[in-house]
Amino acid sequence: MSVDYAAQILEGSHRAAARLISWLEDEDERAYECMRKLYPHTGRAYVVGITGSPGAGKSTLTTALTRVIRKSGLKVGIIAVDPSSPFTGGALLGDRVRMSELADDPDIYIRSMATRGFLGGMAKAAADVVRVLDALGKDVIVIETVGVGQDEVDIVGVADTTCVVMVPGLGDAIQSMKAGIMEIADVFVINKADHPGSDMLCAEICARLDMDAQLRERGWVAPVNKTVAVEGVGLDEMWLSIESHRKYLLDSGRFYDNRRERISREALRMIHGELFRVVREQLEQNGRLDAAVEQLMNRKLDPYTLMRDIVTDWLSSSQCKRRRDEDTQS
Ligand SMILES: Nc1nc2c(ncn2[C@@H]2O[C@H](COP(=O)(O)OP(=O)(O)OP(=O)(O)O)[C@@H](O)[C@H]2O)c(=O)[nH]1
Ligand SMILES: [Mg+2]
Repeated sequence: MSVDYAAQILEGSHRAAARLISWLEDEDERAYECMRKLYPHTGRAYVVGITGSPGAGKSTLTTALTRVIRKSGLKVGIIAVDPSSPFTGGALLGDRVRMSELADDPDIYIRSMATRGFLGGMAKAAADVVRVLDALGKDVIVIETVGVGQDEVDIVGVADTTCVVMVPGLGDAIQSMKAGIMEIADVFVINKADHPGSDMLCAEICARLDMDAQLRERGWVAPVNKTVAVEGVGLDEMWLSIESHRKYLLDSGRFYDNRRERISREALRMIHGELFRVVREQLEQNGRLDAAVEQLMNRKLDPYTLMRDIVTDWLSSSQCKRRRDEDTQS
């Protein structure tokens, strides 16, 4: 009989979780069988996102924060998303070394994921891995991701509380504020507060928060925390900020609304991915796409008509197939 990985994960087996995540990475059909069994047992963990520029101290913060969370007995899962850029190729190793001091604690599970793995895209992968750690019985899941590009914005959609890490003296503060960082931050963290300029950065962020009426209207003004992650300074306060954001979400009903929106977005994304895969496979098999591209090139056909025709044909062929299936059953 085959091993029941889902049951093992529900009992807290880290080994079974690691196996399932590898399957997810490979889009192995066995992964989905397992995920279907786990789904009813998920949705319980609280998800914290930690994002910021490369080298801001996200891994060090994650490690120090985890130590604080563990003091209250809560179990922690950590997902470190490694950008696939060759320039930061060393980060994964750095994370391992930095976080290795946590590895002896059986109530902590750490998983690094490279963005170049996971064929179905980062956002789906992160949501899947969150569910695995959730089913594994972790109470808090911390996701570390570098805050550049679209993927990370999607990751924000996975977290209940998003912490944006900034460092003094980089001069990029104002720029990141322009790039929508103000809107996604539930908690600001000024790390490396042992470096000069942290008071100024703090004042800049607060001024921006004061100025922006839209941000004020949200009902939650992101607190600004100062930390020295390497020394574990300011981490208790950071955890308090996260907890009060959680309380705000629960009291205001936003928690439910956010999760609902997330589930709906995710379901649509999954349907989109699968439909696209099926249609594309069909087009490649019957050679229709190649033929159509030729016609598009010659301007004998336009892509608008092609799109409509393909969808119409696909719908009618799947309806025919369903009728045939029903006929054979009856
Ligand atoms: N002085 C000082 N150094 C820090 C602090 N926090 C982290 N560092 C150092 O900053 C460097 C980067 O820290 P990481 O935790 O790897 O930063 P990261 O944001 O995870 O980096 P990437 O994952 O590569 O983007 C390391 O050398 C840390 O020791 C701090 O509060 N003060
Ligand atoms: Mg890191």
